[in-house]
Amino acid sequence: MIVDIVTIFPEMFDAPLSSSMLGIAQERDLLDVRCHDLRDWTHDRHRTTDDAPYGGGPGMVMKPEPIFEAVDAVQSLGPVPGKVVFFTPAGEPLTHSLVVELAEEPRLILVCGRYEGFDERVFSMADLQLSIGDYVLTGGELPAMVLVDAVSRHIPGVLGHEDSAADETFTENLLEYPQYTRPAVYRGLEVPEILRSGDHAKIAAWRREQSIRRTARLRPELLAGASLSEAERAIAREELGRVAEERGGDDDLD
Ligand code: JAH
Repeated sequence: MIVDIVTIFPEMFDAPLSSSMLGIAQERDLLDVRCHDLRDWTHDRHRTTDDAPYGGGPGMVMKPEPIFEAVDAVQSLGPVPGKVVFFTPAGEPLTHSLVVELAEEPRLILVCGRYEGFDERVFSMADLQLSIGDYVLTGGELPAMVLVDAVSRHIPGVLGHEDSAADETFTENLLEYPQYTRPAVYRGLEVPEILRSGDHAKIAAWRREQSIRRTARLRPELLAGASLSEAERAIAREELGRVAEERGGDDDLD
C-alpha cells in the first residue's frame, strides 16, 4: 500500500513511521509512506497556508489553493489513483470495519489540516472525511498516524497481521476476557485458579462468560451486535442487573 501524507509538519511523522512494525513494513515494501510539505504548493514569500475566516470570528482557516494544488500534484505521482482522506472533527467516525476496508486500498492520500480547520471547498476533493473521536486536536497529523498504524496491521505480510485477540473485540462485538501471565501471585493479587487448572474446556467457558460480563458492564451498547446463545443472553442480563443494583437503583437521578 502507498500512503501519501500532505502536511505542514512532515517531520512529525519521522519517529512513528520508522519505529517497529511500520518501519519493518516499509523495509519489506509492504507499505510506502510518502510525506509532502504543503508549503511546497504556496506561492508567496512567507509560504502562507492560512488566512482569516470570511464573516469574521476567531482563529484562522487553511487556504484552499495550496491544498487543491498539493492534492492534484500528489495524485499525479501515481502509480495508481489514491483515495483522498481529510481528517476533521466533523468526519465519519473511524471504526474497525472502516480500517479493514481502507487496508484493501492500493493507495491513500491523507490531508492534515491545522488552525481552526479547512476552507469548506477543499472537501470537494475528498473521498472520505474521518474523525478518530469527539475531541479537537491541534491538527490532523495525529489522526493520520492513527490511521496508518491501524491500517498497516491489516496488510498481509505485516508483522502481527495474523488477526489478533484485540481485533476480535470489534468483529464479535464483545470485549476481551482478562489475561494473566506469571507470577501466579503478585503483591497479593492472584491469577484466577481456573486458568491454572489445565482444564481447557472450563477455561474456554470461563473466558467466554468473562467477555460477556465485561461487555455488559463496560460497553453494554456492543451487546446489540454480539451473537449470543439464550444462556449467554441470560448471563448478560444478570450482569446488567448487577450493575443497576450497584448504582443503587437511582436510574441516573441524583
Ligand atoms: C484539528 C484540522 N477526530 C479528531 C480530530 C481530527 C482533526 C482535527 N482535530 C481532531 C483537526 C485542527 C485542524 C483538523
